Amino acid sequence: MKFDGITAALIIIDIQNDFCPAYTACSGEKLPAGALAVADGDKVIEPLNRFAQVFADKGAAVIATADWHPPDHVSFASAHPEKKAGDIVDLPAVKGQVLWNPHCIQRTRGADFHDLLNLGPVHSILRKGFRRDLDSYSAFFENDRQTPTGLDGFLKGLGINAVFLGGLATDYCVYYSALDAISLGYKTIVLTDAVQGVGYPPGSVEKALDSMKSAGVNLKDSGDFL
Ligand code: VGL
Ligand code: ZN
Repeated sequence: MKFDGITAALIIIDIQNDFCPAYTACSGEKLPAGALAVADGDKVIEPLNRFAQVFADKGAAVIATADWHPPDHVSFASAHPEKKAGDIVDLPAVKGQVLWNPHCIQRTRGADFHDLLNLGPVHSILRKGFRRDLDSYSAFFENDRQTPTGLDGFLKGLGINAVFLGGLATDYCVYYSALDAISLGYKTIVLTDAVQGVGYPPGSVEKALDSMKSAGVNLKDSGDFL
């Protein structure tokens, strides 16, 4: 989408079943709450669908990311003897990695996009966290903070210099993506009505919002642009 002097992309972060509460799919099938269900995680879908359609109608790029882990992924507590979900460990490449319940395992229902997310306007899909020994919160860099996902090159190739971000979770994937976007030189807008947080460790959502603001991220309601 073109605003004065900027060419923007919308990046929809990790709207996958494992990050969402229980719901009934379009087919009538009842899906259980996801392995890492974010409270009200599905509330972000409606504003994101609306925003994505506006972008697509203008021929602008809409990118959806997906957490896509192998079954024995290093971020799973089950991959570490004597550890439990919520523990924080230092790995060779990543200090302070939070251990999670297994989630978004490749080719499982939990890794599928939420059925109510409209993928029609989505131009491309970026999967991350697919290497067994490396987690990835940010859409731009894996958790070693060095390995690129390729998104920066992709966006720059499209002449994009601004990104709108929404999705899950405010204090993890959205947060790291927003900080990386700023450091890579993008004008960065986080859509406050289109994000929800995990809230672990306690206070992490407030901390993430504060750090994003100080880093120069614009926190805006999606309605301000529609
Ligand atoms: C996420 C925890 C673990 C996220 C991904 O999408 O925010 N959080 N993996
Ligand atoms: Zn993950």
